[in-house]
Amino acid sequence: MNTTIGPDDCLLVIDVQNDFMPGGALAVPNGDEVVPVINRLARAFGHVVLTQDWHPAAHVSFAANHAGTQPFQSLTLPYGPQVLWPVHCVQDTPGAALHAGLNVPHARLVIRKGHHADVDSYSAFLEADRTTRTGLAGYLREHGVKRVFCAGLATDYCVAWSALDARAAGFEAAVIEDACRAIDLEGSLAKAWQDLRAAGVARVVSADLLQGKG
Ligand code: VGL
Ligand code: ZN
Repeated sequence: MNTTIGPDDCLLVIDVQNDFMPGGALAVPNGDEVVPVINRLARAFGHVVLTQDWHPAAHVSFAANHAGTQPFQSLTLPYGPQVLWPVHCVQDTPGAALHAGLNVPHARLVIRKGHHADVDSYSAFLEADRTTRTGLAGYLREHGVKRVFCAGLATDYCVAWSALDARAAGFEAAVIEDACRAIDLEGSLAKAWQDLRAAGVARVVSADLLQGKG
């Protein structure tokens, strides 16, 4: 794909939140390493949208809310299979806050997702029931965005699902590999890259987008 960033491009910064950082409730290995990369990238984009995983304490994705289960096991819910997670990103807690080092003052929209107690939402576009929309596609279209560049955490869950749904919503999409880190549960990272490639999502690195920029 053409990697010159212009006015029709948006950087989508996914879930750069304390609970996904080393030491956090659902730590992504080396998750903090994405912060400086994202800060550099963001300066090249006129459009930047942030997301926050934003769960009620009673959320269906928490193992603690299903007797006899453990984090990282899978359960079948009415909308399909669901990985059960440690309690994370509970609304308005310090763990749900954006990483303090994130420096993206020109981002105007923050999408909070996973707020319905009975439905998860890895994707910034569409909840796990695959029907409830977040409104992000409409926002991007109203601003004339044609291409969505995805960064953040975690590559194999919220980043991958968001990039796939950006494609499905009619945008061109890319994942910026070095601006993401993965959880990698039972081959989930390899599967995510396979699914992304099959869907026509480009795989790029930040240096491709920053050529000639300070
Ligand atoms: C995420 C698992 C649960 C993510 C969010 O941001 O990738 N993963 N909730
Ligand atoms: Zn979550």
